[in-house]
Amino acid sequence: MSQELPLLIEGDLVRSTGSRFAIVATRFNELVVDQLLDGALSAFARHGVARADVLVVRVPGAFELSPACLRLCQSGKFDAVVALGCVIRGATAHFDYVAGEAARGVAHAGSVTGVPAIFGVLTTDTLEQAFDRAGAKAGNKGAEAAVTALEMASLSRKLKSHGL
Ligand code: INI
Repeated sequence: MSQELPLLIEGDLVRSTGSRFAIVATRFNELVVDQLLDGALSAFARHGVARADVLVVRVPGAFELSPACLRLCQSGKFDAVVALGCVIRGATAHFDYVAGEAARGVAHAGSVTGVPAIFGVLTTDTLEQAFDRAGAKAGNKGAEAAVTALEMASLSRKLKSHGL
């Protein structure tokens, strides 16, 4: 007999026992990205995820986020993978390539593996805007990304439990 589906399925922010997360963070624009990383780690901690259950991987720049995310997603060892970086339009003529590849690659890692891959990459016009979004004025995109990872990990488990 087929199991009846509920009318609504959504993730919660409760960390399930044994869940593990990975964060891939760039060294490029390190001052900003370290703020995103702090935000992500403290958001995980506030939701009951022990530091021992979060692997941090550093890569050179946003262009390198995709292959690292893909490997971590493919490993089957993590409930979600968070990509953190910062691409500033004024700082590079190839902004669109670097930012575009980061977005495309992180989305691809999540789509092909089914493991939630979360895009916590700032794409801003100025360094000031980047700092604003890394905890100075307009929230912390790293913290938001960690909370999104928790929700998507939970949603993934629930969908699986319904055979979806
Ligand atoms: N990488 C970033 O993460 N942010 C940037 O703003 C940036 N800029 O300005 O060029 C950047 N470039 C490096 C790139 O991500 C690669 O590391 C490099 O091209 C080697 O593949």
